[in-house]
Amino acid sequence: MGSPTPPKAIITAAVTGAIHTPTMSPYLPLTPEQLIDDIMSVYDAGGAVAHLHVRDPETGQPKADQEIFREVAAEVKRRCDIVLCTTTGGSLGDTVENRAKVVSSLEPELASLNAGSLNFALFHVVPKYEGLWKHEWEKQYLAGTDDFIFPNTFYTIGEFTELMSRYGTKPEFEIYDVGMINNLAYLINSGQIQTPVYLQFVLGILGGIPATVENLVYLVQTARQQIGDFEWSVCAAGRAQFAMTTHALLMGGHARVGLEDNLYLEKGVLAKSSGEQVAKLKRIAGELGVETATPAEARRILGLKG
Ligand code: KMH
Ligand code: ZN
Repeated sequence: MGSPTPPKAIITAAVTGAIHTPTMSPYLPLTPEQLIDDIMSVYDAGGAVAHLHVRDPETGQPKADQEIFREVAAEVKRRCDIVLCTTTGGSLGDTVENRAKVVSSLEPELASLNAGSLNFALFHVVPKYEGLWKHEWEKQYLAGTDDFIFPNTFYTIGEFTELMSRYGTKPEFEIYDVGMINNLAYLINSGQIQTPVYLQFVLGILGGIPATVENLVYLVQTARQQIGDFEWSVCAAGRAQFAMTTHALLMGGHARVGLEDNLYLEKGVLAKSSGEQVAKLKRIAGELGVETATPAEARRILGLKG
């Protein structure tokens, strides 16, 4: 008897997010064309999923504009079969209503669903860019968040879940700290969330759990105890990105890279695209003997509508 086929790892790339700003990297995609190019770089490098936020093309400011979401999604779908995971996290200070709109307007196969509230702070990065800001809004946006709460109450999570189930959208639950696993376990046990769930552990955000191997193991073990069977992936902010995603691959998990989480390819070297980071992680996976999933395989693993 041969040994069972090892599961394939899904590589996701989050191409722009709502945290990094134009001053921080000339390679951060801002316009619809740049977003499409960056997603294609992910696909060409072997990524199976692209996580998508959109921005105002003039200023680069994060903005949940449904027309831009539609434009980017339509062109990407025309060019390739990569899975699109649209954000419902939105941008700092965005309303829950606005964050939710993309689900009904795009009916995506996968969308982020943030599993709890947290203090999501970026003011600690502001001093590094003092005197360099390209746009007035950037400093305001980041430094103005010192009293900012990213609201994802039980009621909000329930509403997002109901909305996604109406449109056949699979939630990707973003877990920023261990208590959020408890939130999901409660919602699963009370019948409000269907299993199996897909978890994205987000490590190293100021306001969330630090990016350490011990914490990653703790999160996965806690989820096993509380939830049972699930698919999981890891992403980590800044320089922890490749250490945490490599560990995820070794633990049998999936992994997310991309310029939303980290602007660098290695110390002091900006990544020119999210695809460069995908290519690096794919090389690491190859060295470790971990096979990576195609978009079609990712759809099967996650049970997406396609
Ligand atoms: N926009 C951030 C506050 C998501 O995409 O769902 C969190 C975020 C998560 O980016
Ligand atoms: Zn995001």
